[in-house]
Amino acid sequence: MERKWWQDKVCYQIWPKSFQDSNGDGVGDIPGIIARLDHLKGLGVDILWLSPVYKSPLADQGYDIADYRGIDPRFGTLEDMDRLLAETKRRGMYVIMDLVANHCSDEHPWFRKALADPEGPYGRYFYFRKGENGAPPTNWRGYFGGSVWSPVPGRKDLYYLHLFCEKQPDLNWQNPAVRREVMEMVNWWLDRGVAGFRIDAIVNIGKPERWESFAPDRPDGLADCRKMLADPVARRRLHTYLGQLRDEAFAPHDAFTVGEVFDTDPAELSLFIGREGFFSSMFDFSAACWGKSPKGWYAAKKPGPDDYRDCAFASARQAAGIGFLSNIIENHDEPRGVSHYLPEEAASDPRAQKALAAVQMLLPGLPFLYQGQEIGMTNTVFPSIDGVDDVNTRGEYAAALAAGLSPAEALARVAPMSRDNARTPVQWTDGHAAGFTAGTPWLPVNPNYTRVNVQAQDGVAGSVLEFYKQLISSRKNDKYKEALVWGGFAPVHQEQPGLAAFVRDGGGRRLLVASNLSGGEQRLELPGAAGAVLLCSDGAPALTHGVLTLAPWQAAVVELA
Ligand code: TEU
Repeated sequence: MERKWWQDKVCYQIWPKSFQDSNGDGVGDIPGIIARLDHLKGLGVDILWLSPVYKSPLADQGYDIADYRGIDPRFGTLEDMDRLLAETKRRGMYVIMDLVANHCSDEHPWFRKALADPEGPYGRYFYFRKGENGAPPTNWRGYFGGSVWSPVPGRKDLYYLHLFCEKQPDLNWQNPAVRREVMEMVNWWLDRGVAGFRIDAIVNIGKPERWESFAPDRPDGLADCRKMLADPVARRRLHTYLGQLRDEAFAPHDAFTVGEVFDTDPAELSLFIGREGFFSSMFDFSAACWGKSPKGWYAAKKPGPDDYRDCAFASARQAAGIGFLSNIIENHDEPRGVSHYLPEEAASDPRAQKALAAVQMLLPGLPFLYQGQEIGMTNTVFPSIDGVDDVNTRGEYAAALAAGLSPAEALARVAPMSRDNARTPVQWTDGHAAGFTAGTPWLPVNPNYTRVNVQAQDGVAGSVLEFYKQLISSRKNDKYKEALVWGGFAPVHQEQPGLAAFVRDGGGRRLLVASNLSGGEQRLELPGAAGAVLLCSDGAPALTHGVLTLAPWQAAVVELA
């Protein structure tokens, strides 16, 4: 596989609204990020992905962009952004931005002009369609619930398409003028010094030729809009547009790009992340998708550690020899990984958090941390639906009520999946608002901040934070890099419940990564003669007669002789 500059890097997602506030308005901002760069450098991360900071009404927390070349005043200014680029460069770090181009905001001038004249040139930037007999053109349900069609004010029987919320009208990628706008904008940011992009909801840009209703799949009479993504014409269009982005923007800048790609056929993997792939990498969502139900979040099953292991291992095998997947246990759309994948009684246990970390960080591919993951932040508490900010959670709550659940049951079922879990402010200290802001945080801080915070863990031996630092530095250590970054991957005793173990080999070294993801002892016969124990999450593992014994929730990396 061809070597690229980003392959030995470790990435970190910043969700700016909740990272660090610098001016006391309760909302995180770019100067706040700059103030915390030394924490990130100390952790060992290289590439920072910034969720959207563009000008936006924040109807979907910035994933609704009103000006692609402007910074929202809540987050700072373009000068702040330039300063962030300079400050990261000085520290040998990189910044990638979020490319949100399946849709823009209904407050973007393009859409304003389109509404004023749907038949005019800006009308062709979006999808306007006539309804049928007073009903919308199709029965597609959007990602956040409800119809994907909203009526055009003042126009009888005319609708516009939005796969996400009604304030996020879909851009019409079939229009070459739209593609030109996106290419120019992407090049503008790359020329300014960003290293690349995380590419949002991108599989949705290819739309089918024929727009048809599907058989309803929920009591609301609608059908999941994702059904159209499998259409061969939609897929072909997607590939054409992504090829254009690669050739006219990403490749000339040697950018690092990571796609938010759901629903790929394994056969498409090389098209997306192979040698000439559209992107450098794409997220592995296989574990995140596990247990999700077409009925909605209320019917989702909670995965366990073995489900996480099996998904991650299957993806690693699929990508072997093709490219680098990006590995996550959480992001701004998902629950906190420790709450989601560990059994309830272990979610707050630092030992279990470290054991999960060892697996994610040392798998083949690129490790992505999400803010707060490095200190073991957990899901938050939901006293009532009124306190929920996330548009997605409110849609799923409505679906649960419609399915006949009581309000209390509906809240209890959707809360573990809520996007607010990962969006509470980062816990820096045990002081006012966890050190996130001098004011009132826009979303309440997780009440566990007095115990779980950066200050309590930084430099403290055995802490989750210090273990993440060790994992990252082993991946970067010249001695182990060949094995851990570019090396092979072989699962070990995958059939053993509660054990996640694998061998990484390369550069003449073989490293066994073994995590006990259970509350009982695990014994494992070493796949080779024992060498040295490189890393251990807690205490020292017992290594006798070729058998490794791991204490409950203990993880170890052992070099095999
Ligand atoms: O997410 C795309 C997407 O598919 C999500 O809607 C996902 O299904 C859902 O959030 C799971 O809870 C991206 C962004 O990551 C998300 O934050 C945005 O809301 C969305 O695009 C629209 O831009």
